[in-house]
Amino acid sequence: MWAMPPPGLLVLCLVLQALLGSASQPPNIVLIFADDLGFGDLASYGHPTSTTPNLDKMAAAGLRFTDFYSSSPVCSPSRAALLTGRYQTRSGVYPGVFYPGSRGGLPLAEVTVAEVLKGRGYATAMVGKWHLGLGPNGTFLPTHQGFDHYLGVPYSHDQGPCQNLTCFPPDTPCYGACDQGVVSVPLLLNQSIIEQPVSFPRLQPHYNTFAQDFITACAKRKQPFLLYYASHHTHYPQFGSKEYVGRSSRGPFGDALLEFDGSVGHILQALQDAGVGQNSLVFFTSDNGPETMRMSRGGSSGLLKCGKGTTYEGGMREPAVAYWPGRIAPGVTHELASTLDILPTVAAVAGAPLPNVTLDGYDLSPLLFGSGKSPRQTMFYYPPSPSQLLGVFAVRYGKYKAHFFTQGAFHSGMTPDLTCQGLTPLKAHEPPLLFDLESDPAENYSLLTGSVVGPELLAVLKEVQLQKALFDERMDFGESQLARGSDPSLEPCCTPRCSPKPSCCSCTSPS
Ligand code: CSN
Ligand code: MG
Repeated sequence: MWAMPPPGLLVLCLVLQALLGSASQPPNIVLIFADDLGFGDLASYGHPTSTTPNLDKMAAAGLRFTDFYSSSPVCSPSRAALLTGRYQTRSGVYPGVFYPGSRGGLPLAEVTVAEVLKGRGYATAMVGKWHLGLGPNGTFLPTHQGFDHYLGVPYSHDQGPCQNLTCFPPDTPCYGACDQGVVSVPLLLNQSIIEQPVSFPRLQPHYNTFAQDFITACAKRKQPFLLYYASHHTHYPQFGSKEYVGRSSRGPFGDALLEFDGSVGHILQALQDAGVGQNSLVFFTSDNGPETMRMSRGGSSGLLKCGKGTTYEGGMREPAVAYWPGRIAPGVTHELASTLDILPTVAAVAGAPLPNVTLDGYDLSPLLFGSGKSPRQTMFYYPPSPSQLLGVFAVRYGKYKAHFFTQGAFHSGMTPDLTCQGLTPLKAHEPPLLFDLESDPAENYSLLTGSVVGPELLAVLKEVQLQKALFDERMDFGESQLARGSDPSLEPCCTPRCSPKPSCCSCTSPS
């Protein structure tokens, strides 16, 4: 009888364990999230004058999605869904978006993708725009939601008096109006304000260094990692550091986009340099459609209808790329997919158990690795202010999309299409507007306007009505976090209890 295995067997076991261990080392995950970047903004998605060489390289070498959706046409809800795999209605991140003094935030009971991966031994870091609340004493910051490290601005950079900040060239006010009567925009490291107001022209290089240092440190100690890079680019107001301003042929928007693309290149290079490029899944997409009210300083949804704030395609359909050299074959997919699917997909790829909650996402790994199709057959479109009374505004079912309600949005103004603009009121459609997005991606020609409707379309109509009814019935609305309102005393201030707030909240960085 063996009390211990013989030495030869022990060595064999150790060798096998080492081999299997290295083979089953879960991949690093990098999530890159652009802000207010539209379906038509990248060169690889058809924009004639954008310069996006790094994103285009990812698109060419990775799996590029043509039918990828965010969960909301505005920011905070879209981010909540990305991080939890659940619709914003469940987590309570509605209506609209968080403000600097918001009492609420993404509830701590929600399980984020960072928490899922931490359970599997990942190091986790976030850089950039959080926009899921601060709350009293920074209760809702990323460091309380599964991220070991955080560097960034905790909300939109127009949610402060941004024209007092200088953009490039030095001493030039940033273009346009931002929120007045609130604290100037802070830069946080974990939970501490390290700069207020943040210097826009120095922000992106700071982010790049932080991301690179995190990647290098994790690779060095052979720990798998999650990096969530939520860019402020290309949200209004556009800004850029010295080497990017004036460098694009698309004006300030193009410059900001070029700087964002530069960061993507920086991250890809850092993965290469750290020797983990072959064991890293990089996923890129955007939070919501373009803010066309900013005219040429906002983005473009290309041939899609309307943009930010609307449930037309331009509001929620986004460019998206899954990139993993050697594991994901280059290609283009027309399969349906969503930011809601990121958490289940990443959990599968990392071998992490799913949280024991109702998820709205699907595991896309068969699609990514070429062994199957997307499990997603439907997409449901909520407006910025969802209600239980109306339920979802639109349903995508296969190639069809039915609008039960439509409404314009101020964010989507200033284009010749008046249906997009903010003054276009809420309208119920019975029967719904029905579009074939394969033959009519621009949602121009409703199929039900003719006098005769054939049996095939009647069947589609019945199915989308059923899908809406089932989805609405099964949706549990969480308590609204935005309805908790704001308290100016909660606005982040680098000199606590100073007076008069907000103007006293100003501390320049030593660096
Ligand atoms: S968002 O943009 O945060 O990218 O959605 O900066 O909907 O009231 C949206 N809003 C400020 C914004 C306000 C933003 C709103
Ligand atoms: Mg946004």
